[in-house]
Amino acid sequence: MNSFLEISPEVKQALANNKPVVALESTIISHGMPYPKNMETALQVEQIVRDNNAIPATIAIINGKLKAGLSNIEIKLLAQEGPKVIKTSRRDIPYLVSKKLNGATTVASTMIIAQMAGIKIFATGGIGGVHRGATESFDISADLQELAHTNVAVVCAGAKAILDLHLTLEYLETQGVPVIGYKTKELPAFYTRKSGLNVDFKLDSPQEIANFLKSKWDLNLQGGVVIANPIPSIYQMDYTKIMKTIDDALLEADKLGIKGKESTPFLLEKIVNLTHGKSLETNIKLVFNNAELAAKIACDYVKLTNN
Ligand code: PSU
Ligand code: MN
Repeated sequence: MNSFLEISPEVKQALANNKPVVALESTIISHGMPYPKNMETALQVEQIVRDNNAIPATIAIINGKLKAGLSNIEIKLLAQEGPKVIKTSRRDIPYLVSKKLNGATTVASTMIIAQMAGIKIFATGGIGGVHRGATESFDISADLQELAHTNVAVVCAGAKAILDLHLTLEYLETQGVPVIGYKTKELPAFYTRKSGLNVDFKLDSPQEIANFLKSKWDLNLQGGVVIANPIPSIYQMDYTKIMKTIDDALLEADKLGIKGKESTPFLLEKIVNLTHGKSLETNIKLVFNNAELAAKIACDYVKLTNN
C-alpha cells in the first residue's frame, strides 16, 4: 500500500474479499455538470452501482490524498466548488499531492488511482480523445495515453462529437487499446447511438466482456479497454440537431480562443446552454446506464478470479 493512497474502509474490505468494485471519476462532478445536478447525479450513480451488487468507489484527490471511495460530504464539496476545484489529469497529480490540495480526477487520473487501489472496472460518461483540428492544435486528451498503459476498463457512452471520433479510434488502435461495443457494432457518440464508425469487437453480455478483460490481462497485455455502451434509444438526442449544436459550441470556443484543459469543460457547458438543459438530462441518463453495465461486468469479473 502506498502512503499517498487512502481507500475507504468499505472499498478496502470489498477489495480484500474479491467483491466487485466500480471506480467513478470526479471531473464529471466538478466540471461536467452544474450544481446541484452534479451532486444528485454522483450520489444516484453510486446507488445504481449498489443496486447492481457492486461497491462504488468515487475517486478524487482530497487535501493531497489520493482517495478511492469518497464520503457524501466529500462529494458535496467537489459538487459545490465546481470548476474552482482543480481538474486533475496525470501531469497534475504531484502538484496536488505536494500542495495538499483538492482535485477532481479525469478519466486518466481516475484510472491511475483505480489501478493503485486494485480496481479494474470504471464507469463514466464519455472519454476524452483527439480534438477536432488536432493536426493544428495537438490537443489530444491524456485519457488516450492512459488507456494505452493502465490496466483499467472504462465503460462509457463512446466519446462526444466535440472530438474527432475517427482520429480518436486511430489513436487507440495505434496504442493497442481495444474498443468494445456492448451489443453494438457502431461506436456510439455519447448523445446518440450512431456515429458512422465501427468498434473493434461487438460483445453481447457482461460475462463475455469480463472474459475479454481477463484474457487481456492474463496475457500481460498492458493497458485499458474502452467499453462503449450506447445510450438507450428512448433517451438519445436527434443526430442532426446535436451535431449542429456541437458545431456552434466549437465555433464559440474558437472565437473566444479557449484552449488546453479549459476546452472540454467549456464545450460541455456551452452544449448544455444551447440545448436549454436537454443535453444535461441525456448526459445523466447515459451515466446511469454505464454505471449499471460496469457493476454487472465487475460482478462477472470477480467470479473469474475467485479461485
Ligand atoms: N467528456 C464528457 N464529460 C466529461 C469529460 C469528458 O463527455 O466530464 C471529462 C472527463 O473527466 C475526461 C476529461 O477525462 O473531461 C477530458 O478532458 P481533456 O479533454 O482536457 O483531457
Ligand atoms: Mn486537451
